[in-house]
Amino acid sequence: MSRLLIVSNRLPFNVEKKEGKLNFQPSLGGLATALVGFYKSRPSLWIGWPGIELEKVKGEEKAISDKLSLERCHPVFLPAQDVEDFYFGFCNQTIWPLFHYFPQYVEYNPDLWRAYQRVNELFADAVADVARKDDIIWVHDYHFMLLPKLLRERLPKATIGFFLHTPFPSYEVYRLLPWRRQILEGLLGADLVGFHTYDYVWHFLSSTRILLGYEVSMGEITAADRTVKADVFPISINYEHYAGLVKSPEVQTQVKNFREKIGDRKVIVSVDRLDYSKGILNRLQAFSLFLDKYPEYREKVVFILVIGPSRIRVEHYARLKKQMEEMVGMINGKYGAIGWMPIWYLYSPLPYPELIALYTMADLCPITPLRDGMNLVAKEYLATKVDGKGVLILSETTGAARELGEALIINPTDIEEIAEAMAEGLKMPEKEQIARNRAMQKRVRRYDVGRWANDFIDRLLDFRKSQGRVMTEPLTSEAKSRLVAHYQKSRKKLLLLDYDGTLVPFARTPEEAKPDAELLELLGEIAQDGKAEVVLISGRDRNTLEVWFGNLNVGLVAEHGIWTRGKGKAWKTMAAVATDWKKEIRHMMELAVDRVPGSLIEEKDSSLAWHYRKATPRISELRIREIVNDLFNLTANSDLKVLEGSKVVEVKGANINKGLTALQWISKQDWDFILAVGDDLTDEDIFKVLPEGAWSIKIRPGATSARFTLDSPDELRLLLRGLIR
Ligand code: GDG
Repeated sequence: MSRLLIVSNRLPFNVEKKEGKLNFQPSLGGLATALVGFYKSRPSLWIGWPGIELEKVKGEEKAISDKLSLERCHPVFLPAQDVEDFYFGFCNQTIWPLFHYFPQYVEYNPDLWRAYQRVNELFADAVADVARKDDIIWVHDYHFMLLPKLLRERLPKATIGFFLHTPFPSYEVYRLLPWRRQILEGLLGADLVGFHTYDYVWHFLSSTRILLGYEVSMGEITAADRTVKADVFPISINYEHYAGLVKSPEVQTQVKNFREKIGDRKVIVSVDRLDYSKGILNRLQAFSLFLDKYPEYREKVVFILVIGPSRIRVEHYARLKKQMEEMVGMINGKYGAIGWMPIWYLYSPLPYPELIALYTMADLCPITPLRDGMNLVAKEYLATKVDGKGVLILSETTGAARELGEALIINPTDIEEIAEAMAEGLKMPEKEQIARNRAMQKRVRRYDVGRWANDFIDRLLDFRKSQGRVMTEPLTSEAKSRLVAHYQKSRKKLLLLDYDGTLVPFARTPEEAKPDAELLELLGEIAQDGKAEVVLISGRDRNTLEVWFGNLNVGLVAEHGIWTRGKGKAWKTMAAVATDWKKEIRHMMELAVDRVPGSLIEEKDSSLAWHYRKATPRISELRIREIVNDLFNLTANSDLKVLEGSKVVEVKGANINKGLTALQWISKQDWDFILAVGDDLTDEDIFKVLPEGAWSIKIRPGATSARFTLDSPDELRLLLRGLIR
């Protein structure tokens, strides 16, 4: 069994030094708790920072490594300056606020960026040092977005997955980052990039398409030399572990202990790391409003606010702590009475038995983040509700809200709505509480963290297999000889050839790319061979093909398959094609022509194409990508398909593609020899339908389903000439 290498910022163990002695503590919460069972269940190694600055343990690195290796952990030591600039700096003052839609908090500091690059390099070296040939490398979170690419450079054949635990923000926010391209390129070093929700996947894909210009289809990105998959894996918790702890003596002792102090008051509990993304202030405001509007609850409820200390060295965290504490003081002062304090505020990491006891006792759990990748507290709360009683209030801007629709879903900026939800939750009949919770529990239990991790690894390995099936290689002279020999000894031969970019290089305008005499002669000669059938499968309109190739004894396919013409026969159309959509798309393309001087619209019977090869060079690629993205958005949920060719984007009905037409030709008879050649995404549809044993060639390198690549139309012509010699 291959080993799993988990790479994350923190190890599941934290190293501390007290009075000169090293102390190893399991890390609290988050990823470590979630994944620990999974990683112990298989051969694995966890690589991460041990949580202490290098200077403090200088000379003791080996002792720490040895001790951690017993737990299958491998530490990467960071000097204090890197902890400052990388972790507190770029990670938590640049990426974290930007990805949580707090652009006003973002530091754009090149020194911090350099630290981020440096630490990613350091980790890449550390992983490459310990990695073995068949290891699966799984990189976690926003600290290491450059790592997949750095690892790919060091270990070209490695299986690499990446999972982002934060949201991936919309393009309009992501684009603010000066290093936006490098980060995307970094992520694309992975084979599989995972996110919590579809929104995050879409945001990532649209940023990739716009900023890097890569083709994206069905969650698959065709990067420069490989394909990368982006997919959804909503993280979960170890459900049985939490549910099982409820009845444990430790937890029950705590419950008893707390109950004595709280009496029969209703209990509201919230649990967060100190973070401005978690919506703590709005929650407190809502609680204040609730006490104001529903005075009958005064002295009848307590709100236990558990805050885990976090990133306090960052200015915005320190400020939040101050504001939060002022607000707690203000609410307690305003509504409190002798013998009753409305908010019990705990600022320290709670031991698990206490945490679970609080979850168990909570009648209400308000989770109100302004943004949260997932939010595990919501799932933990549900898991501890063994009797089904209790009410979850959940912000619609958490990933968890996508799965937990039976919670009271609120908009975190709507203070009145949260206050009303608190009242509604406290009044909710038990039957309704149980019905809602049971539905959510079933879902969380079924898709627990083990399933999440297995799913990710399975999908990663599956995707690697499908990448492996289409191992493309340059057409070597040895392969060329085999191809020519196969052609020459065959009696029933089919050649499916794309035109633009395949038989002729691209020209500045579509009209300029007309066939030269040499090409016409070459095609004519092949077609003369009574045993070979040549079909030109093009996206061009039929009139152009007719004028250019009408005299040759070849089959013609126009507009990706809308029109076909057998050798010496008349043009036939697939079916009546609806074109009522053209008005809308033409309008958009006309705006594009205004914005990108030199670009032009080509109208065909069944499609509209926008060509930008001739666009003035000073028009940025970015503007073009944005227009292409607009076309994708406009046509989403319609029957239309947007096809990206080389410097052209074409909109047409979705049920037409070159592959379907190719199939018609392929099924005409039992061919001994089939060769298909093309250069862009539209030709991939042909490659995908070819029977086994067929020859397929993509012109220009790049990810493809074709078996071979050639560098240019000239090389293809040489090959074709070789066939008839
Ligand atoms: C990131 C994403 C995503 C908290 N205080 C104590 C304590 N905790 C534990 C909770 C929970 C974990 O910490 C917090 O997890 P969250 O999911 O709520 O939030 P983040 O730490 O921001 O995690 C988040 C997550 O990654 C996973 O992908 O869901 O969106 O931001 O497990 O129980 N645990 C203990 N005492 C505490 O005082 N024992």
